[in-house]
Amino acid sequence: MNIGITCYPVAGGSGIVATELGHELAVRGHTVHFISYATPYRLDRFQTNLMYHEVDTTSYPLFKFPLYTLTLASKMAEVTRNFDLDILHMHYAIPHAACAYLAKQMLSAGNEKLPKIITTLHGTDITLVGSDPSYYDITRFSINASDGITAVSKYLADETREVFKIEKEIRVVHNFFNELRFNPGGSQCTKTEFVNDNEFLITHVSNFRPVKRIPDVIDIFERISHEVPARLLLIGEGPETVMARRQINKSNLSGKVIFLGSQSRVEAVLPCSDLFLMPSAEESFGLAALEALACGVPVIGSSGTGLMEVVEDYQDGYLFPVGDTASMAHAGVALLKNPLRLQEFKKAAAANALKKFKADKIVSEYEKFYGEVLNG
Ligand code: GMT
Repeated sequence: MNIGITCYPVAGGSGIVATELGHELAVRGHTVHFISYATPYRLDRFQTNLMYHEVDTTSYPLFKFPLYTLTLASKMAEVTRNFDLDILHMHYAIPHAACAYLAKQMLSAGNEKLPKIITTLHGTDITLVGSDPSYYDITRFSINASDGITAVSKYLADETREVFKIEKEIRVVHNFFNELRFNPGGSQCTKTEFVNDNEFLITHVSNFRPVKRIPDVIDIFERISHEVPARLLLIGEGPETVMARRQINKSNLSGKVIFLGSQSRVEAVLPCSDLFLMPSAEESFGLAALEALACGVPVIGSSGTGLMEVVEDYQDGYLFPVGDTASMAHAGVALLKNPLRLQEFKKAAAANALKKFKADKIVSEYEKFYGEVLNG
């Protein structure tokens, strides 16, 4: 198949999933064309059948805002025409699904071959941004105008049906990981580079947006560090970084916190961790948590979110209501203080992740869905 993929190229779950999917599809022999305003963050391996088409964002004094949606739609139509695309796979509904619709209308007006539009919903496009009144109608319209819709969890599919009153099928295709990259033995560093022999390493990876509840991450760590020797490894960068540094200084934790900033190869350090924290307010799936589990790291996070489909509660992690940092810390301490149980959780984390979310399984689900949409 010839597949066009559009995603946000910056660090973030939806872009990572789209990029890894593109890589995997190319390995399977499909031709993949990324269409975006910058090279996607994890598009870091060369494959002859994987291309990138940059979208112009030319400005003009009259345009107060860059007209990216128009240039993106135009580029989608151009790439579809030039490379005979069968599918335009949009990751994150806003504005990508609307742009794909526009591209299809342009091709239709010229009586050209039309691609099928598949939209994958990732989370905040539904739970935060899409449900905002100013985006609601266009989001609902473009989801309905897609030929196929997928969501990265049942939680998100249900939420979409409820919030947007969608009656079409929303296929659940979970996020995935490549087990050659993410596994407990894949570490490229030693734990002692971060902690002393007797200390535990606790990790958080995110884009440091408010939805990640960074103050809770620090609060949980502070409570844990009062009970067991530990250090906190923070990976990522975002609007909450400055506040995080302030909170860390105020709590006298700066000697115990390591800021690595944004990293594209988290699999190199994740296996050194003992615990991963994801106390988000919303999480449609929690790709970063899955990548931690795959590396054999138990997860402590928020219940009532998509994490319930990723973490096996009491087997490879613990989930508590959003904001219940006391219970999260308490469970973390109990686990770290029990070496036997910690080992069991670490083993279960990698095994459960492999059983449910390995790339091979999930990419086949996408391929099958492509086939159904093309023939449907
Ligand atoms: O988590 C973020 O803020 C990034 C966001 C994105 O769209 O890039 O992530 C969302 O998509 C990921 C990939 O499907 C999911 O694993 C994340 O759970 C989801 N984030 C939220 O729902 C907050």
